[in-house]
Amino acid sequence: MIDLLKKQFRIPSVVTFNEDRAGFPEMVLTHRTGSRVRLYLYGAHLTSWTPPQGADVFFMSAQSWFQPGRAIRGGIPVAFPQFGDGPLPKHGLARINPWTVIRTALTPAGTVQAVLRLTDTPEIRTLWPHPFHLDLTVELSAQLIVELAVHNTGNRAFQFNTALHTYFHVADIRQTTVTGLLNIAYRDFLRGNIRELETRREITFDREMDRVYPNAPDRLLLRDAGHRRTIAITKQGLPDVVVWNPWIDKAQRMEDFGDDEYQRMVCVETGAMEIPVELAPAAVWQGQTTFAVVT
Ligand code: TA6
Repeated sequence: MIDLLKKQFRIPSVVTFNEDRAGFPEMVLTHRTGSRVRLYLYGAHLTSWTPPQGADVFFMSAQSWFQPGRAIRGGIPVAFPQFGDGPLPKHGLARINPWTVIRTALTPAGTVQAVLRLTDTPEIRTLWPHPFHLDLTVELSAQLIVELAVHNTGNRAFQFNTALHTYFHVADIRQTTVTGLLNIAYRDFLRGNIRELETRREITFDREMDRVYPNAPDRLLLRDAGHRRTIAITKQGLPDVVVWNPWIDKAQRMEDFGDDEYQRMVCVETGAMEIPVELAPAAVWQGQTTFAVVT
């Protein structure tokens, strides 16, 4: 598998492949600024982005599973065609299935691009009976763009929800804030889906938090004071945001998450989580998020 991937898609010192833990094929993208991304073909799961300056922007649990059928804990899990609980496995099928590499390129602008695809295998079709393919495009420069594109390749419309369930690595959750959601109504999953208005210009963390902000502004700032940096999160075509930290009790209940790891992570997720997207035959839906270190 690795040899074929290298033969077809390797670009010396720009796009390389290896077989990581548990035999999961991994792709490594390196930009001329030193910006580097690592992603598994399993789930098209991006696990790491180290920008030209400083520590990894994304969090990976030291206790993550690396087993077929289980989600990797950290990085950017892709939720599709379901977000959260429902008839399918939680957060859907995309993150627990193998994807294929469609294209790698060093663009004329010098960015490093990779496209991975999930298609409707017979196994997937038994759980979700719609012909589709889902493309994930990574565009790496000094910043990182991750795009999802859903293609309806069948002759009937279908509905889906989707999200980039991004785990950010922070030095200390108690010195971390999320800005950009002031006066946005949210639904609180921890308090019976009660709807309230966000009254804080800077959201701080001192307990478990699990909220969806439908139709949120497209630009958010994650201030990681402990790393003395701010990450700009800019979404396009993705209406909603979820902010999640499991805090102590839930962390202790999660097998694939260290008891104290809640202190070094926060999920700021971008996607279409609230209202299902309706996709007509032959139509394509796209949404993307740009991650940039701004200070
Ligand atoms: O996006 C927040 C959330 O839905 C939380 O409720 C929490 O369950 C988190 O996702 C992780 O879900 P997972 O299935 O990856 O354990």
